Amino acid sequence: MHKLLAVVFASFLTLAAQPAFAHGFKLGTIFIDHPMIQEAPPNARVLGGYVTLQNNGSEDDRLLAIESTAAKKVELHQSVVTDGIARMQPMTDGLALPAGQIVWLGDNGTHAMFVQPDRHYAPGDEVPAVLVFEKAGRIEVTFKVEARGPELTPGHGEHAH
Ligand SMILES: [Cu+2]
Repeated sequence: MHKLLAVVFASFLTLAAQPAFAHGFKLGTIFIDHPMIQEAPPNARVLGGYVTLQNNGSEDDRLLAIESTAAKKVELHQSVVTDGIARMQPMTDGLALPAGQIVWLGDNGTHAMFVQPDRHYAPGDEVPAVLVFEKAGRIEVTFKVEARGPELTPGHGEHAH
């Protein structure tokens, strides 16, 4: 094989070998794994965002807020089903991150709601955001947009606004 081609091919293999979930950020003792947004219909006024947060520290922390220049605002929500209807309520205290634990924003109907995104985001797009923690501070991350698969994120079905 031509030498240059071999190098290109080798680097392609390296890229291809990276698992899709290799997308993480670190802030102090907090590890932020795989922030993602589920693709929404073209005219959707909201996008649902999810992220795994691992608190490797010895102190409890808390995700207070998410900010994004790509949306009018971002709210932390929890979907609660009452009488068969899912409704969302703001998580006014944020998301607790106990020391030594892994918490998924996505569990129990929790999610980040990106309200009025500035455009349509397709799978593969990246949405910039800032995570704000009570103790660890702020960090810039990107939420990767993924196609809405047949296996919907647990706890996050269609919800009423
Ligand atoms: Cu919501």
